[in-house]
Amino acid sequence: MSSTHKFWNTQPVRQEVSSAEEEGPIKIPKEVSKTPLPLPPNFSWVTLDVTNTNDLTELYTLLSNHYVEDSDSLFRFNYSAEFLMWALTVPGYLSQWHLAIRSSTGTLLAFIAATPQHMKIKKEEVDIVDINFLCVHTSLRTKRLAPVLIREITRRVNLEGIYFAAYTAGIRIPTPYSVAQYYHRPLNIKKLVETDFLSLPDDKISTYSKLYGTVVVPKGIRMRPMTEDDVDIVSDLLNQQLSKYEVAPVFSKEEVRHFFVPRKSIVDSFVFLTENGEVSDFMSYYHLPSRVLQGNQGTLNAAYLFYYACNSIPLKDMVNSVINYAKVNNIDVVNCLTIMDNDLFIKDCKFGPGDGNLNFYLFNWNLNPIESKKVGIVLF
Ligand code: MYA
Repeated sequence: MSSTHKFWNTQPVRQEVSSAEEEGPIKIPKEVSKTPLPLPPNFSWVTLDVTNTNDLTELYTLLSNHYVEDSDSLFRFNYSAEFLMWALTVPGYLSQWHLAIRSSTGTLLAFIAATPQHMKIKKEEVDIVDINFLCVHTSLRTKRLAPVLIREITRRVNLEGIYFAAYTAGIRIPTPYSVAQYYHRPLNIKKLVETDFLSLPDDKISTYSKLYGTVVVPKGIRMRPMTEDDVDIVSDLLNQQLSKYEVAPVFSKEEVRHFFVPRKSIVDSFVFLTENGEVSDFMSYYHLPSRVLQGNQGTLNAAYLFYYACNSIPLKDMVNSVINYAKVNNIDVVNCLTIMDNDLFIKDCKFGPGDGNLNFYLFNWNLNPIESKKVGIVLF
């Protein structure tokens, strides 16, 4: 089935009907305009300085009121301000890639971000950007502002000599190279039922609480939070693990320090030790609470499995150890996708299928579809 996409059909992305084209770059622009795209009257482009509390708070407020919701509008992602600062100030970030639109009265109306990343796509290594946090204020939806944001961020990224991007989205547009399914490991059954994340008859709650309340962590597993001192070994382990997948980042040590040294309520990372006390394995998750939109408007504390490197400890034992840590630390549900080696633990670690899918995209790079277990990239 092919449908018409007024914007996406004009862009250098794989089109639904394209078939035997060569994999790789689609079109490198000969010239890049030095002038920002025009905006409707009373709107202006602004660059947010996310290290400045006022700008960061404005961005937090826009996203917490207008960003991604589930299909039933029960929950909305509620990235904390500290999380946003962390996610946007990666090594090599450029503040002109934290692009927003303001009205003449000063209201923040829209946002899109690009962050640099070194990526392996099959056998090639390329400098790309990750695109994330695309958001248009609900009062301005369906007015074709998203294509303007995408074109302007493309121009700004192209100006730095970068022509490719990775992004993920719940919606299907031309054309994902892979699609993964969300899985959920319930921890706090009572809360998940109260917020309608899970629907269960009353008489099943205690049975489910018992079933999901126990996390079997094998004896003898030695795990501790990662520290700065682990950056070198974690970089090696992680890049080795990621080299298995078809699309995956290649992390510098600086990036490993930024992304994985634990930050309270943002990212938790663990190293696993051999009997000799050497670091052999690694696992991390990030914190992404959702605002509950119905009823008492509370918060669902969700952890999302992030990157890992598995060598000597069975993956399911590592995941259970991490789930146990999350449980003790007030996480209500742990989420993951059917990417990387996750199908090796999903069932054993009591993850259940969700109803959401995530589509994986590349901009300006033609890649034939791959199975989600070959995908090694996690975007927030
Ligand atoms: S994914 C998260 C996206 N954000 C949300 O879901 C938050 C809530 N929703 C909104 O804020 C709005 O609904 C958005 C669309 C802003 C999403 N990705 O302005 P419109 C296309 C790409 O009238 P609105 C994330 O952040 C749509 O198919 N395109 O629509 C990654 C249509 O085009 P076409 C999307 O609803 C973002 C056109 O926009 C998306 O008011 C990656 C309609 O525009 C989407 N999620 O606003 C962006 N949703 O007619 C691409 C709709 O052709 C980056 N559309 O079907 C590409 C790489 C750029 C850099 C390249 C560098 C080299």
